[in-house]
Amino acid sequence: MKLYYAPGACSLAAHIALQESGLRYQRARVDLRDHEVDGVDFYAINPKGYVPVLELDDGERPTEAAVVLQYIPDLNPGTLAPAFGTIERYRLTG
Ligand SMILES: N[C@@H](CCC(=O)N[C@@H](CS)C(=O)NCC(=O)O)C(=O)O
Repeated sequence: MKLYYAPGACSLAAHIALQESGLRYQRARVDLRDHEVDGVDFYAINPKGYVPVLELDDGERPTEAAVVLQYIPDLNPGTLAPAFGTIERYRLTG
């Protein structure tokens, strides 16, 4: 997995979740002023032009913090967050 992030941006929450998960991941720092990442047009990565983007190993790229922040815990259900479908999960997010 690779997290596209920017310092001081809302990608920080995904960054923390990944770090806390103990999962292996890469990071790509996005320049939000020029919308570039590693010399590449960031709009080619995310047409919406914003972070966070979580690039999965199969190339899929979920965006939106609310989605990414559920995807990461669901890789190891019941660890970072209560398992999906349990009332504890809805207490956490609601
Ligand atoms: N709806 C998105 C909003 C993400 C967002 O606004 N990200 C900001 C940083 S906090 C961004 O990348 N802005 C750059 C831009 O819009 O060009 C989400 O919740 O993930």
